[in-house]
Amino acid sequence: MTDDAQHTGRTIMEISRREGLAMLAGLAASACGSDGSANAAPIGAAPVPAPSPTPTASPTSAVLDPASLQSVAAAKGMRIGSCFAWSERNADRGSFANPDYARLLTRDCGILVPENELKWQAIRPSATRFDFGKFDAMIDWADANALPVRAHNLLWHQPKWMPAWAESYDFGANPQREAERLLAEHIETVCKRYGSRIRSYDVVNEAVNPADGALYQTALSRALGGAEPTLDLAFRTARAAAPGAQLVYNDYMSWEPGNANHRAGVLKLLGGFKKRGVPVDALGVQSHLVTQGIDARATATALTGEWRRFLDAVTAMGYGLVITELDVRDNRLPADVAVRDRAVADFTQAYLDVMFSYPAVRDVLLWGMSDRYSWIEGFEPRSDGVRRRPCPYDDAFVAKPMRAAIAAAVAAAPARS
Ligand code: 9MR
Repeated sequence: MTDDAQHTGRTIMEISRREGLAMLAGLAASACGSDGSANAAPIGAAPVPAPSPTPTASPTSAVLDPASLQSVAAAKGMRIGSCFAWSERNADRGSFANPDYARLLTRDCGILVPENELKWQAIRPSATRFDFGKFDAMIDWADANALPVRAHNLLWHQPKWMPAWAESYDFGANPQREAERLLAEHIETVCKRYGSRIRSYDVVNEAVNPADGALYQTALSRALGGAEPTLDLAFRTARAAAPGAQLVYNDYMSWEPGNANHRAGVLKLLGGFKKRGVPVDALGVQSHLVTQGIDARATATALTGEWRRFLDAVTAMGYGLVITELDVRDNRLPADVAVRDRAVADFTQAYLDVMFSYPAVRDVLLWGMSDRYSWIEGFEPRSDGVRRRPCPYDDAFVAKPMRAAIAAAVAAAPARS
């Protein structure tokens, strides 16, 4: 196995006991029919569709699969997961503290990622202090439920996402050495603390300015001698501190119009990593999708060509692909819930059909399972005032057509070897 394959793909040895059981349950249940309800079936009772010999588009009328999303994914050698959050007891914030949401996570997910709790702003209150209290509680809960956790992120390379203290930090008489020390210390502290409990890291997040494709600068990168050496050091330190983990560059360049400079900047960055021998295993394709109109399939088809050229270029360089933050902003759609949900589901399914035709895609993480906790409502509310519906489950944790669309796309995906 090549070094890249080792870090981007999972061997059979890495498939967890939970997934193995789900897979067996799925196979055992494959003879059963579906009752058409997304909520009715017991956990793990997965009707596994017959493998399709050629990668075709998934069925338009999405099969409402009663099985857990993860058991459908496991049967294809894939994982479905979600971000989750920490909250005070009884607070309602996308946390395992809400038993209804916890049930959803443990039922449908085969991998989790902290939404915010591992960012510098969360764990690094000052240059000399780390605080892992919230994330420790989250990973302990995930471990207790046999759910693997991937990490987000070791460096969000933009001034506004670094802690305020880091942007005004005094790097002293030898700024380069102090910046290197500070960054390496951060990454080593996280990686060594969690060891083999974390097998995949978003090492660098969103370093490319979408306006012109150039790399951002932060106080840290200026002190260290530039953005490139900063990002290189982040990945090299992560490889040394977590030698068995998949190392990901994560960004939101997407397939919608207006993203060409962003995509070009990401390709340039990935090409530079290769030239300099920087250990990056995969591109994290965040997948914060934005619908383009009511005819979701036609608008998706119009976007596919250029998007494929981008993915072809990424994979031709030898990078893996991870879908790290999937959700959908329901733009240019009417307020009517049924119409909106249908278009969101169709757009998601068309997108996943393209993504799943790349065998490198094995892990798909949603940026939240329920509309109730999605960041999008606060970030960009709809101009007509109706609530956004970006996730596979609604505010009351009832499955929406998007969930069935994800299940159908996974069911139609070629099995990963
Ligand atoms: O969903 C996250 C939101 O709660 C935070 O306020 C925000 C800033 O930390 O980050 C959001 O998550 C982002 C992720 O970390 C990186 N990609 C874009 C996500 C949505 O903005």
